[in-house]
Amino acid sequence: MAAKKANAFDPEQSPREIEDKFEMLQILNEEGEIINKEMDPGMSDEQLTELMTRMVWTRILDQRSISLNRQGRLGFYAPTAGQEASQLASQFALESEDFILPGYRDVPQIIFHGLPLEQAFLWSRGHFQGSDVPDGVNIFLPQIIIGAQYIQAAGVALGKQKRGEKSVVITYTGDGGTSQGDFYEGINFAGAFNSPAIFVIQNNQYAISTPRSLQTKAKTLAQKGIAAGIPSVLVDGMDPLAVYAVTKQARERALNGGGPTLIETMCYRYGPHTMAGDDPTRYRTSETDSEWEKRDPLIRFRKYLEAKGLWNEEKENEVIERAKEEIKAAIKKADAAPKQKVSDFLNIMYRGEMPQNVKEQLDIYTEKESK
Ligand SMILES: Cc1ncc(C[n+]2csc(CCOP(=O)(O)OP(=O)(O)O)c2C)c(N)n1
Repeated sequence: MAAKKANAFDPEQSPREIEDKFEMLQILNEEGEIINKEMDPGMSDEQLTELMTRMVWTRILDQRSISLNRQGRLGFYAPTAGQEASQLASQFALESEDFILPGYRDVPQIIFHGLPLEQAFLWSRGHFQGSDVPDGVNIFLPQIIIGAQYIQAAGVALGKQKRGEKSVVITYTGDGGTSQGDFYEGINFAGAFNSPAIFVIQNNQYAISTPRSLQTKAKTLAQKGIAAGIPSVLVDGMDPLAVYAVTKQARERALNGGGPTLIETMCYRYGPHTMAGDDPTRYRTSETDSEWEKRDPLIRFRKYLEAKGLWNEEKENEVIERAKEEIKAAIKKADAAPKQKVSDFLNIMYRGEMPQNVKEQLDIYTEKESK
């Protein structure tokens, strides 16, 4: 066979030769067995139990939130079941000084990063107290504009770098988000400045009703990072160990001046896109649902922990009961929040100096509300 010329352009091979390198990284298989010892992050028994606890707790939060939304007791809600490993194992790899810039589906991560649950409920209701993030809780509120958080994350990461802070920024978008201009601008900017950012793409297979296959001609979403010159990895997003391992590695690299990483987490959203009325049965089959349910992050992590003697039914039931109690108490607190006024929104908008035009509006509303 003739040797390929170094400067030849072979349209049949490009972009295949890059795409074929993106195999999905997995550590824990569907049976809960370690199949990739080299990458095992070596979490302690306590860490493993805590991560499982958080995933079970979040599954219950999801069920309760759907039900509360149907009762008219919650506002906006984007279901999370199926994405627990992708969401919580990545957050678990962070430290509290790291900053999270979530999308609208990423409420569990910001709760475990310190946002009180009642505030998450109030945010869902559009109540100003939900947006009043406590000092020291390093999060932005969930972004609704698809992809916008990628640009913001690049900016926050650059700020951290300039101030010499020893912490990183993580942001999340979906498969659909990778078609937005903001996505490319964000990863390119962070790459160009070598900023400490972790960009997560939660590929849950659908952007509302648009399947991943129609989203892009690219074989993987992870490969998009290569054009920006940043290390990129495709990982099994239903494998908590794999998600934790790659996020931790990305964090350490960023802290050591290695710059950003892009992580595609292959996962599935079991529920509808949001509670606003889409019907998943119109764009996917129950066979597809069942295929993905077999890969469930809770099932495989439960098997893994049970085999290690770290988990059992009794433990799980305790977590479920505690979750229900905490959710009940948080909704009660949210119900007790004061009726909001326009001035409340204006007052929480700025941590620093309020601009003159906002001050003027605040005066107008304060006057109106006093009557
Ligand atoms: C800039 C912008 N365009 C359109 C929308 C409407 N919209 C809301 S969610 C969504 C799909 C996003 O899908 P994906 O990025 O895959 O995230 P997922 O919801 O699956 O987590 C769209 C198009 C929006 N919010 N922002």
